[in-house]
Amino acid sequence: MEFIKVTNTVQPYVALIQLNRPKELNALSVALMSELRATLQELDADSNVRVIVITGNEKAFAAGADIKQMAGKSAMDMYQLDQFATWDHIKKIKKPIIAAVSGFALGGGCELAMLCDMIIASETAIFGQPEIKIGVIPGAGGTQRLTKAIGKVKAMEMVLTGKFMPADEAEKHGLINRVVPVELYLSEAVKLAAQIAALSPIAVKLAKEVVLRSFETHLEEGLILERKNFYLAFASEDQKEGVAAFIEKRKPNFKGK
Ligand code: CO8
Repeated sequence: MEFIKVTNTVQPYVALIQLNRPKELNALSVALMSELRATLQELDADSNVRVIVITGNEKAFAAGADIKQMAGKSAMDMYQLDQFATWDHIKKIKKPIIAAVSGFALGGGCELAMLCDMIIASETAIFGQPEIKIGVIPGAGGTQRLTKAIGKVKAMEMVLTGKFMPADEAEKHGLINRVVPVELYLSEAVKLAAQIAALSPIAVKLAKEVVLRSFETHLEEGLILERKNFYLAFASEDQKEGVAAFIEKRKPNFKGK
């Protein structure tokens, strides 16, 4: 891997992916996104991994799509490149993904953070969809996920003016889980990942699927899937172990079966 660094077990069952184009503020080139997709798919299939953390560095989570790479491209070039297919694959990852964000999370960077399931941010984190300033609009879900997270008027202002939103405001408006001091953002994200990784990986995946479905369906259909996944959890050994451990007043030992 050239543009990302992967640590398979930063904690038991927790993998860490670091975006690694520091000079370009982790601009999301096609090659970087392709490495990220391939790695996420590998980790999704690895039984030694239950939760994935994606981070950048202190200065930037990611400053957006690689603008230099997009320069000079026609609509047909962009259409045929079909770079968003990569994003569609990432959306299908079944294990939880936590974004650990410090510094810039702009354009595609903000969209990548929002594609993750949770966001832990440092107090220096800055979120934004500044595409409008270069004459384009968000293309990887920004208009939809930002609006769902922070509401129409705030999203509209950010998307139409390119205005940035600092971490404390992002927390206030429900874009992120929490803000921590800059020296703690990664450890806090890994801690949250480890907490989830200690639970039944089957139940965690079933739950993630249903929460995500709530964005794409109406209530009745979401409730039907929730019920199905609830019943499905009873087919796992982890469910038997979890219930037995509760009754026997001991810690459960979940195996992902
Ligand atoms: N693409 C390519 N290079 C970038 C990008 C970027 N998005 N952002 C920063 N860089 C490069 C700079 O060109 C500079 O390179 P060099 O040293 O060779 O000149 C280097 O990174 C450092 O950047 P700055 O000197 O500009 O650093 P500052 O601290 O002065 O400014 C900013 C930081 C404010 C983040 C500034 O760099 C900036 O405004 N960047 C662009 C932000 C932006 O507009 N992002 C949206 C891009 S469009 C987009 O994301 C579309 C999303 C849909 C597609 C998603 C598919 C992946």
